[in-house]
Amino acid sequence: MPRLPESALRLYLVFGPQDLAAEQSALDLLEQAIAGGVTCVQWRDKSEIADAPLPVRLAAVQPLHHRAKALKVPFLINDDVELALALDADGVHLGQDDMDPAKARQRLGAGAIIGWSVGTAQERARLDKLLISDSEVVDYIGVGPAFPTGTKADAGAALGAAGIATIIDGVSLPTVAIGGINKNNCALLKTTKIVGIAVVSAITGQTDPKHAARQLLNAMN
Ligand code: TZP
Ligand code: MG
Repeated sequence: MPRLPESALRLYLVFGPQDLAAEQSALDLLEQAIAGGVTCVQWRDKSEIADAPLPVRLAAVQPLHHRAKALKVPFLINDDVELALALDADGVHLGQDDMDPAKARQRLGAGAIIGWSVGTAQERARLDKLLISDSEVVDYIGVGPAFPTGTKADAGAALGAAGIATIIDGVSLPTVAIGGINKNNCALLKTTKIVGIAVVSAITGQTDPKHAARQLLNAMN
C-alpha cells in the first residue's frame, strides 16, 4: 500500500507566508484551493517565521494542518522535519540540501510521506543509489523547474518537458513536476510520465484561487 495514492499528487499546492498577498490569509487560500480541487498541500515557509523557535513555527501552521486534515487532503512540511514531527503532519518534502531522506525516514517513522526534489542527472543518480539501499525510503519525487519561475531564485535552468522526461526515465516512483507551471503550459507536460503538477504562483498569485485550481485541473485533463 503506497503511503500516498498517485491521485493525491494530481494538483499539489506549495506555499508559505512569502507567497501571500498583503490581505490574503493562508487559511483562506488553503480552503479556496482545496475547494477548487487541490489534492495535496505543502507548507514551504521561506519567511522569518522559519527561523523562529518551534512553538512559533507550529502556531503559524497548526490551523492549516487542522483544516487540511478535516478536508482529507495530505499536508506536508517543506524541509523542517522537527516541525513535521511536532505537528504530526502527513510528511515532509526535502530538497537536495535538506536532511538526508534516510535520516528523515528514521526520524519520522515508516508511516510518514517523504518527497524529494530531483532536478539534475547527478541528483537522479543519488536517488537511484538511495533506492538501491532502501526502495521504501522516498514516496514521490518532485522534478523541476519545468519552466522559468520567478518564485524560487535558485531554481536553475528550466528543464522543459523533454528535460523532465529524461530525468525521470525509468524511475520507479511517482513524480510531480514543479516550476513555472500554469494553465497555459501544463498540458505540455502530458508527454511525460508525471502523475501531477506542483504549483505556487499559479494558485497563490491569482485573485480567485479556487477558479485557478479548477482551470489547472481542466487543462491537465
Ligand atoms: N521548486 C522548484 S521551482 C519552485 C520550487 C519550490 C517554485 C515554483 O513556484 P511557481 O510559482 O509555481 O513557479
Ligand atoms: Mg529546502
